[in-house]
Amino acid sequence: MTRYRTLSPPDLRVYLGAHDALGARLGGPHEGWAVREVSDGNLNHVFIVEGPAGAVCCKQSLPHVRVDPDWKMPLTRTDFEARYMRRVAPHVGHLMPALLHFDPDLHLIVMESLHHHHVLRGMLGEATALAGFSARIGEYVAQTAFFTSWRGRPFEQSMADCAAFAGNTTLTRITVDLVLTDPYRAACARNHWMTPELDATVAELQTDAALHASVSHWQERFLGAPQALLHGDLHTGSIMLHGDDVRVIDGEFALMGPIGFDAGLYVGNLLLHAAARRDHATWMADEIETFWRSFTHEYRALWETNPTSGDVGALLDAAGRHQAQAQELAMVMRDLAGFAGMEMIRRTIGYAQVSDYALCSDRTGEKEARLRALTLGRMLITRGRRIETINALLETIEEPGGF
Ligand code: SR1
Ligand code: MG
Repeated sequence: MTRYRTLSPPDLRVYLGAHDALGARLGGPHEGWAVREVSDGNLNHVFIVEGPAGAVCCKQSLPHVRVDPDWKMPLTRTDFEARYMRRVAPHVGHLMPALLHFDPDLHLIVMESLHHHHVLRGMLGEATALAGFSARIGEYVAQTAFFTSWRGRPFEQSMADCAAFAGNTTLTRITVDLVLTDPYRAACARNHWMTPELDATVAELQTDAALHASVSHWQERFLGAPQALLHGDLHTGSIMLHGDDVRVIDGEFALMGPIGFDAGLYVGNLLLHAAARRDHATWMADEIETFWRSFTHEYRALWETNPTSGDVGALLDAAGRHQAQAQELAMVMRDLAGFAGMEMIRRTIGYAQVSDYALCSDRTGEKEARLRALTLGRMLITRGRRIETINALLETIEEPGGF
């Protein structure tokens, strides 16, 4: 019989108090610990528990989507998040909170508390994020991608992850539907948008056969290119900052996929912010460039220092490696561009939209912001296969009809 129950704050105190190492982190008797709900994402319960000696963060799956109790869902998502954290932790250092404990029956993760950190999306709106944070995200994507790729480790380990994360079908289905398909379907009740202002533009997105051919290319890339273990939901709500300390959280959507998917979601969310806050557009373009330069620098450096770690590329000499690196980074950029476009469209008319639009000063401003995102998103989806360099990406963003 399962021990699962949705834990209340008093339950959490008792649970943590019964685990010596966790209790010692908090200090004092469990009755005195403060429990604060900080759930922010769509799916799970999250609590910060604080005692006199320290704090921990507890994340538990619910049997439904947190923001939509009618949407029932299996509990295993935190199992995949814990597995992802264990897999990438050796490679990313402090760019992720430390996993302290996982209970597979309660589907409960206990991790390092980031109660001094704030969610990047909110910090962008308040302009309190220190410029240059994207360098850390570039390192994170490079480190997770390289060390879980076929060139970064023996194929047996990659195949084991293909098998292990292939079980994450519930959340992969959410991505396939919400990110890659629903926004382009006219008869999808989950979509919603500003009417009547966006009606004509949305109708075009949902009836354009040439656009749908490009969308199907990105669908195929997502499902058919298991290059590395991905975070799977790397948006600005999955990143927390405190000064120059940057952490990536919420790896429950983890799966083997194309490296450009994580990169594209991240860049897509920076572009969504720029669409809503025109006065931040130059800052966001700088962050995108910083991200890409950091990612490519780190990815090449890891490849150069670990040239024979995996089975792919182990025969290459220095010249061969440099050629392969150029080809691979061009491929990542193509995927980045396409998936950034897909993310912009779905966050503007799909089920789960972004709060950045609430930063617009009035309805007209919001309409213009959303139209900017839909226009640029569409350009990136249709042209992504030809965008192979950071300069080509930045030129596309900056051209008329882009930003
Ligand atoms: C029902 S889940 C909706 C969205 O929230 C998550 O953060 C993912 O982005 C997902 O697409
Ligand atoms: Mg999340």
